[in-house]
Amino acid sequence: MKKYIGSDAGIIIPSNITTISDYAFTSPNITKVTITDTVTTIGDHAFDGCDNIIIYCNTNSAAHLFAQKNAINFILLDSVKLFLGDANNDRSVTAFDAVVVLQLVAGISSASENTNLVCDVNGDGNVTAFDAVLILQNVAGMSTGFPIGDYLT
Ligand SMILES: [Ca+2]
Ligand SMILES: [Ca+2]
Repeated sequence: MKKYIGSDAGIIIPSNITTISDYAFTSPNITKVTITDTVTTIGDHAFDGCDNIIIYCNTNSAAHLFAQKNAINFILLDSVKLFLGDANNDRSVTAFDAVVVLQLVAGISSASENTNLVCDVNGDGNVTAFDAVLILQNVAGMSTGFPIGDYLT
């Protein structure tokens, strides 16, 4: 990849990319870039100007080593904890997550791989409207945590 010309804040590098060139990303709007293990070469100045960027990558990938070498913030995808109650997987628990749970319960949307795990906040094995209530109570500060904790490791 020689140069990114889009304006998105979050970017996922396509899996057919193996090289990211110098100065490929320069927009200060970019806050999140996901780099898979297929990328093995990253130019030293690939993210110059992206002052608020966080690199999402796997442990010991080229992207991970690059982030460490260049003092860029990174999050290791392979060690990310699942946030209990974070139904839409944006790493925070909000009222919208309760809506997502209710949509699941109503059959309006379907569950993905981890959804049932993170939505079943009381750990009874089922995703129900009660889980949504618990999420709302948590968001409203009425409870300090979920019955089975805040994270799934
Ligand atoms: Ca969320
Ligand atoms: Ca439940």
